[in-house]
Amino acid sequence: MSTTTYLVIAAALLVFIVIFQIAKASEYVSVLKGEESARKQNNRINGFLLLGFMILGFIGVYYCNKLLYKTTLFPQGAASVEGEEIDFMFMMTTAVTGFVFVLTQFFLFYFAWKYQEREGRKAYFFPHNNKLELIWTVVPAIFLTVLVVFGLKFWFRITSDAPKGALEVEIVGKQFGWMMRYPGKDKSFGKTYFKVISDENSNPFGQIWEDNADLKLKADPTNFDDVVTTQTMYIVKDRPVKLIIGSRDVIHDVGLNHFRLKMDAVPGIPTTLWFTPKYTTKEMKERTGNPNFAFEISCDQMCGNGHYSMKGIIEVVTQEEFDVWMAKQKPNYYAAFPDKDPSAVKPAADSTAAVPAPATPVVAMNK
Ligand SMILES: [Cu+2]
Repeated sequence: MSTTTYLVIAAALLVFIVIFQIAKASEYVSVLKGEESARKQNNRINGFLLLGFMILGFIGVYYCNKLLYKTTLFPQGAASVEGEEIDFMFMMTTAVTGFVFVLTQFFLFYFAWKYQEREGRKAYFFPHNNKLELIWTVVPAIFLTVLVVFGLKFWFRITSDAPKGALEVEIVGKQFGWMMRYPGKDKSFGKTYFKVISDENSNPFGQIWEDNADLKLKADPTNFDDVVTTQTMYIVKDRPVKLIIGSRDVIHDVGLNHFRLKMDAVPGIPTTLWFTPKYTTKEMKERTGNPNFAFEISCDQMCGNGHYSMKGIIEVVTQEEFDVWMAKQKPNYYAAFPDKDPSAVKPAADSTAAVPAPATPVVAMNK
């Protein structure tokens, strides 16, 4: 322990002893002065102490806010268009509840001081008042309804159909990490089935790319050009992105704190969410003055003992940069069936081809 810690403990102990001694002394005084006058004096002291507690409390709230605000994500602003609405809602809720908090705390402590026992004052018996009951039920109900309506409006927006031209990405959580799937050139995700999931055979999503009589499955050719990545998701600035969210084992949660969004990843039930990134990762590095800035995907559900390692990265890039990146990706199909990879069959002929054409004609089946 450092010297400061010892000093703080010593100071706290000293304050405790002083308070204890004062309490003891006032006890002796009350014996000398008589019970009643002692009680009145105690009331006065307690009344003033309550006022002091209120003032110190308000200063504390203000000081903590000033001290800690810059360590939160608010000064950066929301990194998505939809996130701005969430920020607005949060600020509105804080303003309303903050106003009520200050008002009720003020009256609580002020009245304790103002209406302390005094000569000639009698307590007023106040059993019931319909008008008051009505006011303090209806007014909060109206405010809560407004807040809930705003919340529902924003919720329906981000969970409804994404705008046309949105980039579609499937993201699936597993213990412990994230996998991303892009639909490839045909802009269509191939069908998947959980029983054919196999990490060893490069099929983490369970894409159906072979006929299987036992499972009554028919190969889905839209699968052949789907691109699969892990941990890092590439999306495009100013272009809406629609996430199709799933889970392979337990409930995870795609937490996108810079974008102010999150959505549960539930096994067997795909959830969706769309948003529009406002800044590229590069722009955010400048905005935050942090050269190591990265948009983060965190798992917002305690999903097991490797939960911490579910940190994923989102790279927000321009459309041109995205196209270059996508051109370098190889469909996962070729990882599972290397002999079907055209670039592997004839390496000499065209090894610089950006994206090899799928081996089989592509038919959009699930759209
Ligand atoms: Cu998780």
